[in-house]
Amino acid sequence: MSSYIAKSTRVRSTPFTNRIEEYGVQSYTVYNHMLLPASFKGLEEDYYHLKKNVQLWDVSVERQVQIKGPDASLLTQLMTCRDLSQAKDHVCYYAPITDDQGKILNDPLIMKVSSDTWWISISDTDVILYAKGLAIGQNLDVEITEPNVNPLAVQGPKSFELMKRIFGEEILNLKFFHFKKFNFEDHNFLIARSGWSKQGGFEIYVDDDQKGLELYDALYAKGKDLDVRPGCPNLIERIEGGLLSYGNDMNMNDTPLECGLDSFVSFNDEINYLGKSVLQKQKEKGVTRSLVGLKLQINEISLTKTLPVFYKGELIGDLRSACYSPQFQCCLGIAMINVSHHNFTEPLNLNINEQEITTEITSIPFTK
Ligand code: THG
Repeated sequence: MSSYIAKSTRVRSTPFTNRIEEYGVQSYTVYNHMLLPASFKGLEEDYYHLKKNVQLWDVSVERQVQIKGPDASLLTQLMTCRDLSQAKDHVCYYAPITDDQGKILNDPLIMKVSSDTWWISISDTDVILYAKGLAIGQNLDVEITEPNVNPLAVQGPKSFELMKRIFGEEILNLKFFHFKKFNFEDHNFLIARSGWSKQGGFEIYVDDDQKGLELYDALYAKGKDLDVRPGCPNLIERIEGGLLSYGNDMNMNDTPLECGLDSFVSFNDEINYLGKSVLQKQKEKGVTRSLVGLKLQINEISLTKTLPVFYKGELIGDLRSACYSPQFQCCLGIAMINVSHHNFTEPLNLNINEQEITTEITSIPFTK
C-alpha cells in the first residue's frame, strides 16, 4: 500500500510544487517543515540519469536564515566553528553550527551576501530559533529572518551546457563554491556553483516566485535535447560521493571532530564561537569514535533507523545510512564506529540487523 504526506500550510509547499507534480514526483520527504521531492522514476533510475544528464532540483527546503545588522558578523561567527573572519562576499563556506558543548546543530553553507548581511543555507534543523535565542541573550543588534528564497539546483554533467544556454558563456567562469548575480529576463538571480551532488552544477537562489517559474520553464524548454528532467538529492549518488547528511549521518550528539570535519574547525585565538573550549580538549585527547565508510558484502539494504553494529558480540557503533551502490557493486554504509575498531587493512565480520556481514572499514569519501 502506498501512503501519502498530507499537505497543509504547516508542511509547506514550494513555488515549484505544481511543476514537479505535473512532471510526476513519486515521493516526498519533509525537510525544514517543507516538501522535498525524494524520487521521480525510482532511486536507481534517477541515479543513472543524474550521472549522465542534467536535472532540475526543487531544493527550496535549503532555507536561508538571514542575519542582518551591525552585529551580524559577530553572531554568525559565534554560531560556527569555521573561521569566517576572512570570508569573501562571493564565496560559499561549509560551516558546521555548534552548541556550547561543541555538538553539531546543523551543517549549512554560509554566505556573506553584503557587508552587513549573511545567509545561512541550512540543513534540517531550526537554526533560526538558535540564532534568535543567542541574539536576545547576548543583546545583539541584528535582524533575523527567513526571506522568501527558494533554491533551484541544476545538477549533472550537462548542467553546464544548459546554464550556458540561459545565462551565457560567462556562467562557465564561475568557480566551485563561488557565487555571483546573473541576469534572466531583467531579473538578477544569485547563482552559486554548488549543489548536493558530485556531478557538478549550480544553485539558483530564487527570490521571486513568478520569475523563478519562468526560469524553471525556460530551463526545461532549452534542455529538451539534453534530456533534462526534474530530480532531487539522490541517496546512492550522495553516499558514493561521501556527502554527509545531517539528521542521518550526524546529529546533535556528535561533534565535528567525530564526523571528520576537522578542516572546518578553527582553533585560531582570535575566533570566538560556542563549544570552542570543549572541541579544543577533544582535539588534544583525540576522539573515541568517528564516522567511517563501510563496504558491506551484501546486495541489498535499506534503513529507516540507525542500526547497532556488533563485532564478536560487542557493540562497536551504529550504521546511519546505507544503500546498494552500482558503482562499487556492494552495499555502502556510513557508520559511527569506536576508533578501537577502525581496521582499515582487513575485512571484519560484523553483525548488523541479525546478519553476519563481511565488511571493509574505509575512509569517507569511498575509494575503489
Ligand atoms: N546547498 C545549499 N544549502 C544546503 C545544502 C546544499 N543546505 C543543506 C545542506 N546542503 C548543507 N550541507 C552540505 C554538505 C556538503 C556540501 C554542501 C552542503 C558540499 N560539500 C562539498 C564536498 O563535500 O565535496 C565541498 C565542501 C568544501 O570543501 O567546502 O557541497 O547543498 N545551498
